[in-house]
Amino acid sequence: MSKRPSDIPTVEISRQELAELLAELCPVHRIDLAGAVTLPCVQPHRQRWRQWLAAERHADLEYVTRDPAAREDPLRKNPWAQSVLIFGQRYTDGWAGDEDLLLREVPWTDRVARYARGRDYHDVLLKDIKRVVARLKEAVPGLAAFPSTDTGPYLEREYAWLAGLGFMGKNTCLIHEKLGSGMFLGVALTNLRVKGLSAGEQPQAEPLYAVVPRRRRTPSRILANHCGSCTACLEACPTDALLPSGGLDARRCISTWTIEWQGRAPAEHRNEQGGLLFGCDICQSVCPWNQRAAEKAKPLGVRAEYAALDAHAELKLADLVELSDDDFRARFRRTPLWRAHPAGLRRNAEVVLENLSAKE
Ligand code: B12
Ligand code: SF4
Ligand code: SF4
Repeated sequence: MSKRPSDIPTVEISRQELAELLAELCPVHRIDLAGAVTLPCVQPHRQRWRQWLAAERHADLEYVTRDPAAREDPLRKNPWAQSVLIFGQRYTDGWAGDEDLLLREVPWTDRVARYARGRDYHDVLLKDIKRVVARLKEAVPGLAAFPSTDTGPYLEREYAWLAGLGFMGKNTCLIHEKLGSGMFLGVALTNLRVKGLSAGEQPQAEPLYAVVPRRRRTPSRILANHCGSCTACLEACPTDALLPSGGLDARRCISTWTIEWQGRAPAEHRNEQGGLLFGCDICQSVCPWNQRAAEKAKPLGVRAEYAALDAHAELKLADLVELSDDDFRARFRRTPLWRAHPAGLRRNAEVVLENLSAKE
């Protein structure tokens, strides 16, 4: 995030005006959802976040423990801030085929979570948000906005929920009733006071922009848990990482093991990793909201950058075990797989091959 002055004058805009600007700019830059949250905001799930840290459910993801005060309240470090803009960008329109990855011969890219098959969203979405922000600055003199995705000290799903972008599923993902959960989130802290936007205390009925609007929600629908009695994700999670009381234990999540634990071989988890090479989509692929959304959202397509890269097709799973550090760097720079480091990706491929042959 770029360096910012300690005091920035407030700029006012009406909700209507901001919604109109977002409706004009978001489709041009392939943003599917956009909303805003007035600061200060209450963050009703703040307690969950504190408990998550206290119970050490973050595993060794040290980066999420940094700056806890700023994560809970951006005003502590940015007293000038008036609102958070939040953006959602879809990365997939299909969820079929994750059930039996151990039993089927598939291209190795099908063993990679959908978010990671193409270009890195830290580049693609961030650039799109920056373009939207640049055009907003032309239209709104004095606007200051600082975009980030993933890496800033923000509980992004909480802001997305408060801005009306979706609801929190039992799989802990932010789910839009028409678009599902296959979307990245990004934020921009701003000096915009949005007149007519409710205080950031409870979720808004609608986002300011949606590529596909849902039917308008009544107050009771806004706060309702749209999972109902469904527990499909909890049942499908192969490692019991999803907690019956809500939330996720990152120490038990395949996503943590295969993305974040770079060189170390998690010996005790090798079997549980099954046929998954990088990341895990199981708790999203079984979600009925995603099944329904896949039908509805298909005609919209997704950004071409998120489709599996052609260069990946040259490789076989076995090649990944032998991949040199240099080859890894040449092939996977600017893709999400970069995060695994060469040793992590080689280790993941070795585990999948081991698990595949154990099934034969
Ligand atoms: C650390 C992290 C992880 C960790 C921990 C995930 C977790 N659930 O906490 C690991 C490595 C496991 C992970 C995995 C994945 N991640 Co991740 N991750 C993050 C990151 C950087 C921080 C999340 C965090 O602070 N967790 C701490 C918990 C306590 O906070 P939280 O999950 O946001 O939950 C808040 C609310 O949801 C609420 N809450 C939590 N549980 C519950 C339960 C109920 C019932 C209710 C009502 C509320 C509630 O309270 C919390 C505080 O506000 C965010 C980006 C960001 N800066 O927010 C991306 C992010 C959450 N990840 C994302 C993605 C795409 C994934 C994966 C799908 C990747 C993959 N395919 O492998 C998986 C999904 C796994 C899953 N089911 O969550 C997206 C999610 C988009 C979305 N639509 O929800 C984000 C927002 C990144 C982005 N910029 O797009 N991730
Ligand atoms: S991402 Fe996979 S391992 Fe993690 S909670 Fe979801 S189903 Fe379980
Ligand atoms: S699978 Fe069921 S319980 Fe899990 S998030 Fe989807 S609707 Fe909610």
